[in-house]
Amino acid sequence: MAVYVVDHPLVRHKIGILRMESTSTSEFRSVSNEVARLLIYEATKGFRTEKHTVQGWAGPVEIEAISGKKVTVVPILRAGLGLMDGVLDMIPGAKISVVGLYRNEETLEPVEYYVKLASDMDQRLAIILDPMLATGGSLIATIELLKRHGCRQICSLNLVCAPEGIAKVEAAHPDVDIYTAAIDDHLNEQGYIIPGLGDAGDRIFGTK
Ligand code: U5P
Repeated sequence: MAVYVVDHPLVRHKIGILRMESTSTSEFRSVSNEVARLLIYEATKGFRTEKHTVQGWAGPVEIEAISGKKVTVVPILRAGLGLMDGVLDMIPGAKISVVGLYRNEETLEPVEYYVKLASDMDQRLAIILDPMLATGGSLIATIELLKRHGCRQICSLNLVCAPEGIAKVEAAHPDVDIYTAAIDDHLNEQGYIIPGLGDAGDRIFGTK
């Protein structure tokens, strides 16, 4: 498995905005999607293209088009929805496979409550979306669910990761790559990433 920390001035700047307590809900939402666009740009770097000749304004011209890549984005409800628009801006043809998990606040274990996947998961690259990779419980549960449905190519986009969560995912699913904007210091006793962004779902949806 590989963890790609997308190290770019725009990403570092935008993550700084997300870390500020004073950032409003609407700004948090739009900046999260901006970072998602930059992460998906990296995550799709290995896509293959095919040359075609088309009619251009000055005659025939050779262009490149992405060849044979079927994608499904997999937002983990509800915080993962906060990255979805940014990713779909770049891959508008992707199917959306929704996975609803909530975290039992006592055990910190993820509980499945809603799943609706694309029909041909075995033929698609699944890009899991969750702003935070904390204990890794939600991501591992989602990866296992996708693999049960035949998925063979899976990666994850996370704004911020905890080293503990990365280690857990790496041990359980070494075939899954992670694209992130930051690896933070540690998890606190409540399973929150420090320094982190706080509760990403609450910040995206304006709840408390
Ligand atoms: N979560 C946060 N902020 C944190 C830690 C966790 O919002 O600092 C939430 C995210 O919404 C994410 C879930 O969906 O918990 C991931 O937790 P885990 O299963 O990786 O522990």
